Amino acid sequence: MPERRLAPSMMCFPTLGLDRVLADCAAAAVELLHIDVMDGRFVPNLMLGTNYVADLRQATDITLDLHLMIQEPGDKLDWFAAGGGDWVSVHAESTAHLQRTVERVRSLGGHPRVALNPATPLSALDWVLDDIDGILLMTVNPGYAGQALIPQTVAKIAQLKAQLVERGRADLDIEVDGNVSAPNAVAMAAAGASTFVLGTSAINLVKPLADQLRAFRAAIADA
Ligand code: S6P
Ligand code: MG
Repeated sequence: MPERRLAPSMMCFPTLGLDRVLADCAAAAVELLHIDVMDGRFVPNLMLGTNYVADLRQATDITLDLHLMIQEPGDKLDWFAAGGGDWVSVHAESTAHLQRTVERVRSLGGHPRVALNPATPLSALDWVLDDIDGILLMTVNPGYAGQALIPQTVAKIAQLKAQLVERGRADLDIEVDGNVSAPNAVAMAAAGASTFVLGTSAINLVKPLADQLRAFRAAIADA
């Protein structure tokens, strides 16, 4: 069975009532909680900050998947106490010092990952591949939930997978983020994605969350 990890996007849930969301995520054995940190500069939106991350750490044992959409994230890792087993994605476009930043995540005990915007070439990964545990491919432009898939990003997933295989790094996780509906996720999984960020396209706030998460897992299990 190929590995398939679910990472519900926490910015898509109302902050009131989070205990119930966390209980449902645990009941459905989700592997990660995806946390979108936005600074209003790297992306034109402000989202989830330091207090939110600190509170979530207290409230759950599920691994945090920090998606840092902020300028020069290397200077701000301490603000989030990033480390201790967290997955930490930094955008290649957000820093002049990508290798230093991923190395710093590693030194803090986190799992460093590089995120790429849809238009950023895969070659941005070439000289950091040995320093990271995974890649987050944006399948929409970062900043907002509820956007439509940029269709060519599915071919980009396949191209990344082929390059990883060629370089003997098929072990690296490919995470996809943006309009990851179940039908899109089937195509993304077939292209090589193994971690799926679930936002408004995958989760409806009215139906029972744990049931939806289990159904999503079943839908992509054999893709
Ligand atoms: C977007 C952010 C994402 C969203 C997610 C929402 O900048 O990185 O993690 O929260 O894409 O999912 P959806 O299904 O609404 O696109
Ligand atoms: Mg995200």
